[in-house]
Amino acid sequence: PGGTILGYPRIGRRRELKKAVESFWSGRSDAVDLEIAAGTLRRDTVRRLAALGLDPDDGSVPGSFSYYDQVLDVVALLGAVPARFADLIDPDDGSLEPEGYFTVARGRGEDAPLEMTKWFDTNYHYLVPEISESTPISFADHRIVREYAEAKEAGVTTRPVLVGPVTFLALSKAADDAGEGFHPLDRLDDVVAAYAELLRALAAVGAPWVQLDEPVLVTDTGDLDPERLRAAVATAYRALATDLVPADPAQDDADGDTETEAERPAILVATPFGGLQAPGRPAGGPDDALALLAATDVEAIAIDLVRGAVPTGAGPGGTVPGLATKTLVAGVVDGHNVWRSDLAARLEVAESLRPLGAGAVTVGTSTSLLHVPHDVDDETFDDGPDAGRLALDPRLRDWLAFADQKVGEVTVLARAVAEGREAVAEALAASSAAAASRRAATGVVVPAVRDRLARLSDGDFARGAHDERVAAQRARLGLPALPTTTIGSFPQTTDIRTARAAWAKGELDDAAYTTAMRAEVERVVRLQEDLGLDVLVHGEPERNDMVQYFAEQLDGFATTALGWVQSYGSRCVRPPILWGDVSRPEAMTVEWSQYAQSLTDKPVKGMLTGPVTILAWSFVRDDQPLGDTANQVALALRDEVADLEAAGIGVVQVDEPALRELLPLRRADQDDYLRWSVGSFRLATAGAAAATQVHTHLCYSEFGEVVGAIDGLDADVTSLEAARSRMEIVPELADAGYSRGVGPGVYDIHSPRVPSTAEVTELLRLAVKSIDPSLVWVNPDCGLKTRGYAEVEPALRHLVAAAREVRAAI
Ligand code: THG
Ligand code: ZN
Repeated sequence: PGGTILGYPRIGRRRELKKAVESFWSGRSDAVDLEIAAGTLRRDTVRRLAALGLDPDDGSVPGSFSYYDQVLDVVALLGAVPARFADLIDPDDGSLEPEGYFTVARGRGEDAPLEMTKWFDTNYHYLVPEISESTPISFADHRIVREYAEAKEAGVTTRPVLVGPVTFLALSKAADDAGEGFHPLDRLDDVVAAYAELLRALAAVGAPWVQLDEPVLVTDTGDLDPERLRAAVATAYRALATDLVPADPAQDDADGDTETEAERPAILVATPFGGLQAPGRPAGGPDDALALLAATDVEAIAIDLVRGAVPTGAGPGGTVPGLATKTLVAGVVDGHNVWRSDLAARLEVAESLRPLGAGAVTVGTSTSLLHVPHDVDDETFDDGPDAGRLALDPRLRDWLAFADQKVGEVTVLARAVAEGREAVAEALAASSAAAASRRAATGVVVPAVRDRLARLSDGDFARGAHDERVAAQRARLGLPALPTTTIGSFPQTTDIRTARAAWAKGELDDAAYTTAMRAEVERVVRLQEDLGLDVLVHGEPERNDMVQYFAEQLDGFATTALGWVQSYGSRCVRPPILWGDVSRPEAMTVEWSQYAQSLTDKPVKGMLTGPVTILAWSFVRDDQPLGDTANQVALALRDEVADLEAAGIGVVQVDEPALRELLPLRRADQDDYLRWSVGSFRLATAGAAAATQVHTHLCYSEFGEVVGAIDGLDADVTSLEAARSRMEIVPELADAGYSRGVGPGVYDIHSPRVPSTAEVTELLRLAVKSIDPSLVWVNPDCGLKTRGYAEVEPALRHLVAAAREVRAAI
């Protein structure tokens, strides 16, 4: 009743967990040290959440810790590891040892780790479970129960949070040893039986609530038959909610009765990342997942009212049948972005749920707060002349809400729902004033930027005819068949990192920094000439991150000092905050590319990050359509392309690795997304002259759904991740009639392995067999910045040798 959040960052305010885990991996500390550090972090977290206003006694505080990943946690809970890791399971109780848990995540020797992929529409990556008929599945790991007891001991009654059984299996893939036609959901009964055991164990220690996350219910784009998914929900929640005696969540657990009879805690099913009802579909229809959940015996449903619309009911008076006995948690505080809520407006959205006829309505976040940094108060705010590079514009302090501020918002709103808005009038007024100040602030709306956007016409989004471009580029660049190139970045050596860090701290002056970076650029250019590559790059030693580098230079963006967000495992990113209209005060990359070009007669490729990727890896403004923001970024990049051309650069690459990432979770929304995302790329690049060759790069495979969009980008050359899927994408592109240059990656840079010339030759032969060889480029899968020279040099040598071999044969 007091409001809740669906989860909280677990990496630690100062990345304590990252440090403890990486220290354990390196052997500098042992399992006991790790457990002590993690336990301290967990206790500090639940106590802080209580101090911030969540009720410490009724399960409002989520227990959402993980050592690495919440999907891997369910693998561990069930002991459901692939056969190659079977030896990591403790023979006595079926649980994974701490080392084993991390080994499944990170692999060992020839045993590949679980594959990693994006968690819904966030920038978080989870591990994909591999399930077959013979995967062991039981209630193997009791960590969740231990952590409940640990928090209780620390004075806080938590609500354990875990991925629900249906989402877990829907996101799993069939293991290699699975039979023909097997789907992980075939193991639903086994998984549900294990969850039932877990719920019994939680009831036995007195947990009043448990949260099961079922975000798969807000999507309709998976390859799963929707009928099958609905049946799975009904089966799972009959077994978990109907067949087990529930704890009475309203009962004070001090009187002891609940613990003895209850077979399970009350169940909250959370459905973040979108609406449970597809846009435009009738309420109560077969695809209405809210109606489906309301028909089960779970006690509460949390819905996302930031991404999803207010649902409608098909029962009498617009009610949802079954909801009268349930609590609805109105997810009105955005768990996925960093803006302070306009509380009065969010309160209205929460109250608009009343007609649905729920037994109770309370307030929550739309998603877990895993996706936002900890605390605005950790940042430094200063715009004076001496402000450090990481100080934020002081106006932002009032506009932002990170995780801790969002907990405060939830408690205010929950109080307003329970006691009326008068009880929190002051807080409502303050947040409305902050929202108004943000709307009116200088820089949020910049007339010159708006005017330029308003004047755009179709012609600004289109280059000239492709065959004319091909002729002009051939004449200018004079490249051989099967030209070789790299994706852009070269290994970031310790020297480079040290110089960049010293410069950021002010210990190295601009001139010395530039000299150090130029020396590195020269080294990389000489190396590429020696290797015999055809289109060179400058190697990007000056870039920390391909998005942050541009955000630091564009007006309209802010970058934080401590705004870390977990990306996967122990890895974090600091997403920039895009708060205002975007413009480019000065050229961002030209001096580096121009310097590299001055060193060689070979063409040097200018390197930019595309508008969609800049948005995907930033916190974006929520006050205008994303497509408008994308076009602002695109215009800044368009000017950069023009400056590169003017500096004599004849090849420009605009990377869009995240194009596939932002693809909406509902089919109905995909066309609109593809229209504006492709449009923004074209706006960024269409100013290029016919003789300027435009490249793009896409990663993270699974291109099938975006083949049409790849064509729509109208880039002259597109490089793609393809080595691991053995060129799968090439015939798909050929079938779609793709007629521009394509560089399917022939060197998997995600692995330290150096491919032999023979292996690369074989992949290239596969490529030229399925598409016109005159279109094929030869390049690695992705940038080289995470690799070392010891691997990169021989691998690129083999790549060039293979290109020459296949070139000679065509
Ligand atoms: N940049 C940004 N977002 C991304 C990626 C990126 N999201 C998707 C994908 N790439 C995620 N991959 C990574 C890979 C490595 C790291 C983070 C995300 C990483 N981080 C350092 C760490 O946690 O130690 C910190 C890096 C830093 O100091 O800035 O290694 O490429 N924006
Ligand atoms: Zn890539």
